[in-house]
Amino acid sequence: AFATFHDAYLAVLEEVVSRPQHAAASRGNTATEVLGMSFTLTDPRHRIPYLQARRVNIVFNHAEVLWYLAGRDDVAMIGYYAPRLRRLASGGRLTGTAYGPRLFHPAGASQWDRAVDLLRGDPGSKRAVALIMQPGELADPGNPDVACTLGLQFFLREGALHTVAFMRGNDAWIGLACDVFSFTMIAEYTAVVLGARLGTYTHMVSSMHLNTPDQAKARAALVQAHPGLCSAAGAAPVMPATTTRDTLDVVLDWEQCLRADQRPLPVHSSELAHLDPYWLQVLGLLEAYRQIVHHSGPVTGEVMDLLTPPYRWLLAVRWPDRVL
Ligand code: 5HM
Repeated sequence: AFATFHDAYLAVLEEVVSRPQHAAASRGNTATEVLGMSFTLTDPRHRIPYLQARRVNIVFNHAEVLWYLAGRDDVAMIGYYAPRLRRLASGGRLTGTAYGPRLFHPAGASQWDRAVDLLRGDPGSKRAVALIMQPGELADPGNPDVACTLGLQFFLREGALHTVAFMRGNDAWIGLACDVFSFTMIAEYTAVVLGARLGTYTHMVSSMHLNTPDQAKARAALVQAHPGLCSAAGAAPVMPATTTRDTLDVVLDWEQCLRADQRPLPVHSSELAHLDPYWLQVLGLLEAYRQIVHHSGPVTGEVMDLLTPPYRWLLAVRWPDRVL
């Protein structure tokens, strides 16, 4: 068990770099691999590795969770934050990578809704599972996008919501950091909806692997990171208990407006006064990204002043020439 994902991430990298069990080759990739790896986060809110050598995209991380929670599969939204995903799309949609439709669609009667309803009626249940990989996904041997996550399971124990994620395969350099961010956010939202404390998050992976092109970067991260947590980390923000589906819809409406560059985020306007500061931070990240994508020059001080020091640090490491 680890107190922060920063520490868990480094421990996983250390394992696949220094003690690999296999050299695996598949679909044009070679990788070092460990089979059957898991870790537990005691405080899943500490979900970000703060590493110079692994510049996480905190904007994409939030966008991906919103995309999942909205039950969407359109590349128009997620491809704006991660252009590399565009090549996996067909007909404007993603399949295996789009966990949203499988977990959260249709709203109100999704697998996730059923798991939440089940726990309301039978809090001790071991059945609150939402499956992601689907039986038919191997039918087409050329399918470029087979879901890597098998499912999520939720447990209510002593008033806390514990979550377990099951993955058939996980890329230890890129995928792991994105998936743990998303699944711990889904865990926290589920805890809020159930009125439960946030319990542990356990990440269980059949094949944890590190692709050959990422080996040197992972070694660099391990060397640089040993002094421990970056001073930017600080306390992790807590999703407000007032968060509902309507809150997410407000955030998603702004997301669309900022992605289309319709107008800047009116940071100090009464329009946003009803939004909890936690969600305003998320909009601040989306606004910073709007400026980075659609405009030139540094991100405005107005937006940077809105953001907390950890988010400022992450933006500056990722976009050093745009965030001063
Ligand atoms: O050959 P395969 O279908 O396993 O290639 C997909 C690879 O993408 C996975 O093995 C994993 O390394 C990575 N991946 C991930 O780590 C993909 C997704 C999308 O479902 C993910 N995490 N969420």
